[in-house]
Amino acid sequence: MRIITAGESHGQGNVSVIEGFPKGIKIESEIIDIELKRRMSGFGRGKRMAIEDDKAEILAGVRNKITLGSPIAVFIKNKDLKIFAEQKDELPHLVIPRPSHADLSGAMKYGDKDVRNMLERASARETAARVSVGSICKQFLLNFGIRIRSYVTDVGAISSDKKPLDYEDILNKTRDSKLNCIDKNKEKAMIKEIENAEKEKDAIGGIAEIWIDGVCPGVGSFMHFDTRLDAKLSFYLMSIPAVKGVEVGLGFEYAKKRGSQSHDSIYYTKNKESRKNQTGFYRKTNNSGGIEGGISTGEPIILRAAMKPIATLRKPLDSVNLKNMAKVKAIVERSDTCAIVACGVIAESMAAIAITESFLDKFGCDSFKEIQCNYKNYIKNLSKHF
Ligand code: EPS
Repeated sequence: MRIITAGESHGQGNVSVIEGFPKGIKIESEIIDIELKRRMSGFGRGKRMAIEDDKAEILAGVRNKITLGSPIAVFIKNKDLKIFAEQKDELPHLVIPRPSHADLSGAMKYGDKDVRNMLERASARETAARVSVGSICKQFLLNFGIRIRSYVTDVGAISSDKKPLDYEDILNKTRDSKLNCIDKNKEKAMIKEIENAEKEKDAIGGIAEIWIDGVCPGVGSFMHFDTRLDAKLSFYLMSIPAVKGVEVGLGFEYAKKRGSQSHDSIYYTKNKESRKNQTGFYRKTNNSGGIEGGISTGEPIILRAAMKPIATLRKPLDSVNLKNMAKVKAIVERSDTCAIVACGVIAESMAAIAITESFLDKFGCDSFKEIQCNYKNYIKNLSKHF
């Protein structure tokens, strides 16, 4: 599977093309729209989200809600349209880069002092396209019992160490949450923290945890560095704008613990009733985050993504005018105060894309029937042997 997205933050909209997606999968644009709405939500989002009403228009690759096996094209229209492909726009040149954004690195790389030409593409607006692709992948994965959901564990220095019991627990506890949080008490403090950052014209980051439930053992591979499932998931999550850290399972905590305290012991049950994950193997802990040797173990896959504060500050930092190199304050663009809820939804989408690719590597990729047949055979053999 290959994915390409195109679109500028204030252009006509975002297009995504998925090549190599299997034939025969039911895809509904209404389900994509629900995910797009989730991406726009969350306490701390900025004014752009009040302007947009992201909706997916499937342009190609689907007939009567069923994929054709041909490239799928999805379009999300921008309401805040300011730049055009041919018509000259009214926007002035922007020559003062924002620290921590792509403005200056892009200006140097592409030899262009108008940083608008950088920020239009570098903007996190592009993640709407990724979420549309992620939703298509999620709809595919659901056929095999695979579900993906995130929740927020940290906003700035406010941290919740409450752990969900299981996937359902995340769904239940986040249902009415403004911050997609499972910890009601800590959520209040997190909201206060965002309000304070907003008052102080500042921005604040956070951490989202992502659960991938229902992946059978055997997805991913240790045979090559780029087929390792943890490596692939980390790469895809790290590609999200502003994500600066990714953990798998215990992640950085592993380094502080002894092996005896951190590795997940293996148990086996002959009891067919209590079997899960298609085999008799089970663990009492899941510190590995559901991946060992670059391969899924059958336990839930657990990832964490840390997002830095958004680069645009209404109380700007020092910068340099690229026209005359004078010391100035950075430009102030409209922005979010905290976008960690959106970041979690985008991380779910990137995880869905990564899992779909690895799943198709294992089970084939032409048609749903073929994949289903391969999957069923594999699971049957797995249960027979273990
Ligand atoms: C975003 C759209 C952008 C920003 C934000 C996310 O819209 P605008 O720049 O018009 O306000 O709100 O983008 C950034 C954080 C960024 O750094 O570019 C979106 O659709 O998610």
